[in-house]
Amino acid sequence: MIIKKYVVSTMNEAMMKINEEMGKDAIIISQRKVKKGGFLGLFSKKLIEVTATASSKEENEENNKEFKDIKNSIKELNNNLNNKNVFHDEFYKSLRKATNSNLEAKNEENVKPIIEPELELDEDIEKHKLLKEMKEMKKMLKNISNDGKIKEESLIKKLIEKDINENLAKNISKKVENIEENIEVKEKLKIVMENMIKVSNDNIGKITALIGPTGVGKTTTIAKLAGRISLVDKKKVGLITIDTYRIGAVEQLKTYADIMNIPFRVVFSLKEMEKAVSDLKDCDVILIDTTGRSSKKVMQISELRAFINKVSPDNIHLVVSSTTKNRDIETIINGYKVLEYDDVIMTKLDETTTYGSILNICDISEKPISFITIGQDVPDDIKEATKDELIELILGDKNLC
Ligand SMILES: Nc1nc2c(ncn2[C@@H]2O[C@H](COP(=O)(O)OP(=O)(O)OP(=O)(O)O)[C@@H](O)[C@H]2O)c(=O)[nH]1
Ligand SMILES: [Mg+2]
Repeated sequence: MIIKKYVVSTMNEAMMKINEEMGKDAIIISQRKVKKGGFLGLFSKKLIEVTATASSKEENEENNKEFKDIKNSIKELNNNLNNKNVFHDEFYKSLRKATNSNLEAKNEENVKPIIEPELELDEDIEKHKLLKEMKEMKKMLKNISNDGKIKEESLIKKLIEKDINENLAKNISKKVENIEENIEVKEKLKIVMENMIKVSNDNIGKITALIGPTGVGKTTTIAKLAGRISLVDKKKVGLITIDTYRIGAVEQLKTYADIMNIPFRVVFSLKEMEKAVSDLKDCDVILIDTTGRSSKKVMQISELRAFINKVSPDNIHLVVSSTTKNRDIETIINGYKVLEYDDVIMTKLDETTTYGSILNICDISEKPISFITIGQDVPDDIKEATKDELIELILGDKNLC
């Protein structure tokens, strides 16, 4: 360390001298005003005494080296920090080194202290990895559930497009989702529908009545059934109609009866009903045609009920057209409930391209489907309902148009 004093007139002069003699790194450590020359304090010159300090040449070299070392260390540290694991490795290596040398000095075993930090490091890495994996899994699960939701929504949409009620479509979709078997959605749908649809065959008892709204095809279906039973099954059939309400209704059934050569009775009153059944007691099957009634008109339904109760039919079939609007199906089914029908005949399947109404009817009525009719031709256009065919129709695998 060099320390020098300068007595100068101005600070500027001092700075120039210090810079020249001690170098740029010199530091001024003090300055004070002094008086020089004169006589008895008179005529003396006012000057400045400046003290400066600077490192020696050797000191400077050493300082420079130290500065470079620090700079290098910082650089290295930065590099290591960019690679966290290397940093940890290096850190624990030095720790191990330090611990070992300490223990060696104490002449002790040097294993334990090394293992502990290494374990911590492994745990850290494992935790980090696990966290990363969990995050990825969470993301995947989110995607899957979103995907599932989209699939569920599109399935519901497709079912609604097939004319299945919205609530029923949602219900079906849930049931499909609950099937864990690794099979196609269509197969799952078939399983669900198989459980929802009921069919009933062999349900034309000795006295069988057909009831239902106006124009759904009751009379035509009676004619078709009569044809099947008499021409195919070779059984004796008798026909009764209580439909004296509509002009031409009697003629309509009478024409079929004449063509097929089967006995036919027209009933106007409850009394006549008993008599008609008694007249036809030799027949294997007595088919009763009824007036089309609006399910909303309670009086008409009650009147019909009185006729039906008079003969206590073995089977009552509710006839519903597959062209009926979904919102009307419920009204019809509920309106006719008091007549305690056994099953449903679905008509005019040839007049529609979507058959969701079959499922709606099964769902609301909780009754089996007995027959389907597929055209106007008597007696051909009638079939016994089968689950397979109904499911094919609903799923769009088959079309009757
Ligand atoms: N396309 C088609 N038409 C049918 C079918 N069944 C009946 N029809 C027609 O539907 C119309 C009405 O049939 P009906 O048998 O008179 O109906 P209904 O229920 O007896 O009618 P009401 O006695 O007035 O209540 C007729 O034109 C039939 O030919 C069917 O399965 N497909
Ligand atoms: Mg009729």
